Amino acid sequence: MERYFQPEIECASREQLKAWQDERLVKQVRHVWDNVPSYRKKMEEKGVTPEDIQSSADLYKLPFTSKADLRDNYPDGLVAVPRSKCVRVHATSGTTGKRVMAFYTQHDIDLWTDCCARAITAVGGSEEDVCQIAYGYGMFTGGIGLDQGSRRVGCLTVPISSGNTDRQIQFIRDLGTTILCCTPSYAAYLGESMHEMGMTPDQIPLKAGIFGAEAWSEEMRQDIQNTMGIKAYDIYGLTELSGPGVAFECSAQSGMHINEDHFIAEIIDPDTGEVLPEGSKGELVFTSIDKEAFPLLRYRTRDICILKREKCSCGRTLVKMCKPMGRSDDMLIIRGVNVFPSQIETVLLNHGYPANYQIIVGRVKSTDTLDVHVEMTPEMFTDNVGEIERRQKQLVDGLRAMLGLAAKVTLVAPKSIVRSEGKAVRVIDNRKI
Ligand code: DLL
Repeated sequence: MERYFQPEIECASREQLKAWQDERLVKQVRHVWDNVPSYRKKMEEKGVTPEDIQSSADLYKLPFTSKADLRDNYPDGLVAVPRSKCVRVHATSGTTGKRVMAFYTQHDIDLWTDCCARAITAVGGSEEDVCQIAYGYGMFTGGIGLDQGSRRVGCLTVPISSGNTDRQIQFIRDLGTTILCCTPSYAAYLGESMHEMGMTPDQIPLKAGIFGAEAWSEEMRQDIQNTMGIKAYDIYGLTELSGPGVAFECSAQSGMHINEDHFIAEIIDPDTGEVLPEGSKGELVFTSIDKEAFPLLRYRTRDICILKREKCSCGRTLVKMCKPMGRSDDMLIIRGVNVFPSQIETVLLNHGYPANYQIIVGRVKSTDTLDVHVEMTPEMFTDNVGEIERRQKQLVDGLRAMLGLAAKVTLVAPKSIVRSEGKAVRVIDNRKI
């Protein structure tokens, strides 16, 4: 079998890529206008019609789409095809309101698969490889997305999903897994566990890892590479746009190529919405130009980033994005789960606590920890340890139901959380990323 590399697309001239983008964007805008009333309404409010969009140079005329639009149209108000044409739905973690549901036609699954297959090929994957998918399967896009890509490349695919570290290591050993796909924090944890078991890098069959879904640093990359004796590559994506594979790293390991035949990227000023010149740091905005079921026009990712168009040593001409450098909203990603402080606040308020709390995020042995300190009111105050434990457990259960995450809750005495002079410091993120 030929390797999955598609130089006619991935190394196409900038003129060719722009020509594809222009043609697909024009079609996409018409599709959205004809089929999604709320997009049409937003365009009308801005005084734009499909005729105003003749090429990607007209993109700036279109209104932005934000998470709030997705929330207002939950669950399927932005879907542009009849239900009967949809074959799959995925969703982000988070509860109703904050949850995003993404719909796919078979065509959408095919193009997403294509993106993931490119990512696996870019790290050297071929039908000779064993690819272990340790991202979660299910509503999360990580597991199934890379699974599809791995099978398209022709790798022997191991759909092990996340967790169960001993079993992961056993499969890596027994099957001779060469490519590992999981979050970078889980990769670091697996590496540490193998090291503790006395496995040296030359005894570990892995050669590459595809790690994404959360922020990670260059130091973490070096650590993972050294403990497992592999090359560690980044991969970026979001449920709204399909899932992993919107952008992927190549042999140069210096930023991720965006699949520009499927997505147009822009960088904007998060405060003014103004499009910034090439090389500027700002919020990453994507338009999906050939998705059918869930097309997004100028979707504000909230990820802060820089785009680079310099020539890449791998030969690809697709624009590169740097590692996301933070977010322009307050979303945290804890053990791969998207968490908004407001969700934690809702649980506290529902249990009768005032909104005096502090969220402390840390990392112990490569696993994220979530600690919530909650102030009791003077009326609630007690020094009965049993009673405090009972109340803490109630909140732990409430948080687990809301977030799907285990948190540690500590009830603290009234007025013991330091009041800030300005904005309250609700979140302390001690992770070094
Ligand atoms: O995390 C999709 C994915 C799965 C990507 C597996 C890569 C690998 P969501 O759960 O919708 O989708 O979260 C999307 O995660 O807006 C970023 O803030 C963050 N994110 C994703 N990849 C990276 C990365 C998946 N490589 C949100 N570096 C995005 C930093 C990332 N942040």
